Amino acid sequence: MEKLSEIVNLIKNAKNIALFTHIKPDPDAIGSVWSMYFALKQIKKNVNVFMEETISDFGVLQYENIQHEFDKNKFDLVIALDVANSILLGKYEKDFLNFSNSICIDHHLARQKIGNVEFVANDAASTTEILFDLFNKLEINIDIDKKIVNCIYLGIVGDTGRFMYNNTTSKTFKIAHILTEKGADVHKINLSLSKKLTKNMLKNLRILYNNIDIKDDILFSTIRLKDYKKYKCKSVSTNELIGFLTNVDKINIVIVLIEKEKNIINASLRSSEFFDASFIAKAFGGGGHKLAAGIQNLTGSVKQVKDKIYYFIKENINNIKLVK
Ligand SMILES: [Mn+2]
Repeated sequence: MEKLSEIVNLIKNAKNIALFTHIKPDPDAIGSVWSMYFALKQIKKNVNVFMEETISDFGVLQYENIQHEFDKNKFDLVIALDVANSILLGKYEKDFLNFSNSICIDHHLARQKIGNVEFVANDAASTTEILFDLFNKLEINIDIDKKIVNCIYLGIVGDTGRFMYNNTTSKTFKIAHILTEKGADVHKINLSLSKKLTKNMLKNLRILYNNIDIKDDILFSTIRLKDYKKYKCKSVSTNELIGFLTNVDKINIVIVLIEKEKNIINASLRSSEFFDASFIAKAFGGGGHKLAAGIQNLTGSVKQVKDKIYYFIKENINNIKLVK
């Protein structure tokens, strides 16, 4: 890996290093930026992490020393980790792009070149998987810093959906094996990735489960305005809830209808692999992807909207079903 040695040299020659990751940081973003932070500290670099927002530290570390204002005169190298597109740098986009000595380390397939020197490994399950190799080359001793071990592990389990997605390779397991031997807090990190339901979300889910209406292979559910009053809860984003209704045996399309105002309905759609939810959404002025789509501001009562969508699906099933 020629390029990785180039990155090793750039890091070795730098003294003051700024680290960036993408906005709405996921476990791999958090894991990348903080494993790199502690690794660079170990080889006596002055290092600062720049983040607009910190959503969660996923139970592996207490944030230390997050910077918010970037001063280009204080650094001689900037590194972006797990960033596929410059927009994802948020408010630091221009700071990063205008800095000439820059590195980007990433594993996304569809991406834009943003660093002067880039190391992109599409076959890496996570950015932290790449960092595992980089730290080796930098002769970082991860045995003496469990925070590094945990952060690398966090990125791997985050981006592989706990080793379930098809980006999981034998190398992923090999690295996970080594990290586990070195004392990674496997159980704690797995727990931290479990979706935490708020009481409000739970109440919304109760409404959705109560209102399930299955027609053939289509599962509908609804939340009406009066339901919020009855169950004493507030609305939440349907995206947070609809996943709890998918994965039902013999159901191919899931549609959640939310009454936004009287006779104004929003719909969220999910489909199984061989059905095109976006075909349905587009017909009603919405949009989205094949497996996940949405429609805003449908007019009519919940029942009217449900019937309209149901009959549309029945009439157009040949276009919606992808495998005939
Ligand atoms: Mn990633």
